[in-house]
Amino acid sequence: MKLFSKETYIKRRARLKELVGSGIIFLPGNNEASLNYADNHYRFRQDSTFLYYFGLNEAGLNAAIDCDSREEILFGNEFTVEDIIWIGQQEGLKSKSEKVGISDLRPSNSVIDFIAAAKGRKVHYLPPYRADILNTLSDLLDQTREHISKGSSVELIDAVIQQRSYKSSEELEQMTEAVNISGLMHINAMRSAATGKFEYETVADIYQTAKAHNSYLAYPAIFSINGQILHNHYHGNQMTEGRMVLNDSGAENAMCYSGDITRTFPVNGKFSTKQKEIYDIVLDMETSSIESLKPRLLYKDVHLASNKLMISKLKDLGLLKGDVEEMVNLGVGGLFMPHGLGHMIGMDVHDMENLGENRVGYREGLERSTQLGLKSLRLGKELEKDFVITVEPGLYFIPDLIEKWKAEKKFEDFINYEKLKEYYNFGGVRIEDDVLITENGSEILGNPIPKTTKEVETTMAS
Ligand SMILES: [Mn+2]
Repeated sequence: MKLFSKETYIKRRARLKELVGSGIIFLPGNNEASLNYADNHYRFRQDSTFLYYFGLNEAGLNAAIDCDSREEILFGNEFTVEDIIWIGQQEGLKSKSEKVGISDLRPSNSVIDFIAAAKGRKVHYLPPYRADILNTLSDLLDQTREHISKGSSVELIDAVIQQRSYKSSEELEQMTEAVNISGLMHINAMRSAATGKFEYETVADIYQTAKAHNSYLAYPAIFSINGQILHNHYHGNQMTEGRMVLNDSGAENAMCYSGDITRTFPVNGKFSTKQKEIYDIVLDMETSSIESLKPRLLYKDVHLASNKLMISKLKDLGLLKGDVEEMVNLGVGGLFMPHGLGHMIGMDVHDMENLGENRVGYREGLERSTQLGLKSLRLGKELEKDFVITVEPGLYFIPDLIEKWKAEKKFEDFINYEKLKEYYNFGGVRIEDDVLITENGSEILGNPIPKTTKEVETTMAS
């Protein structure tokens, strides 16, 4: 089990107490989750907020912080000899909890009495996203599940966002490692892919690379010749001549920090003229967005600027016509990029999404748009130093969506539907990097991952 220094966790909890002010903070850790029978589990993933404050990456723990008495308690059971028969001798929980600065370790079931004794005081908890945790909260606090679902603590949510949004140097080290492993996954995928192979054969190499670096995938790989299908987890297609593959995959390293990287490359290792034209638009969107990043800039404006660039380039290609600014305002670009430019990243690939997308990525006075594309922008607010975000423009030709808009005669003054037919077989392109906001600008995390058409072709040829 890898941990930061004891002081890191002590400081984080001290700050949390300050931010929340009073009452009891209850942070449940995650439990094992059964797959097809009770003892066959999904891969265990600790709750990220629990990890942030308590560091212990194992199932069956709960934690409480009393803002008034300053007590910090971990609830969990020591291994028994019965456990050791099956899983071997383990470092004791007492010893582990001391490594994260916790001296008050109590048996699991004592959490019931602890919460009961707090009757009448405010118990802060985060929105539960797992059914077992929802049930636990419902039992402990003696409230209906509906009540629990609505009753999470805004003070606690905002405090956690306030801390986890800013990545410390020790976290950046972890994130850089995750991105570097992700980069190797991408380079190996470029080298593995070939005309006639099945997608899953290359996906296997992606998983192999992650595992070979003591990592898992931060989310199921999106690896498909149908890049226009945004969250495509089907890997059964044969990679055919003339197609491109979109690979959106990232590693989660041993300390549960994530990388989120996308590259798109031609199956046969050589971009056609048509593919290069579209690819270079996306590349231009990505690099110019990254170059513009700095503190205090609204990320929504970065999204819109890249949208504008895409629209003007599509106009050059004859796929759009008319006034560029007007098309940006009307949301014409949603046809080609129906998702947002990016999101926060950290331990969660969509960092803190369980705390509420709008609380993490928006603020009062900055409402989320309802336009296709912009409505899926998870981060709209001002950037700040030490945020780590993804920049992931894409350009897709989704025949069903194009046909729908065409039938509705939507934006027909702007969209050259006739010429778009030439792209129905094209697929889609997305390019994504993970970027740290610095004092005056930004910095792409990790070692460079082949990105220009030339770099991609060279990598695939080697
Ligand atoms: Mn992403």
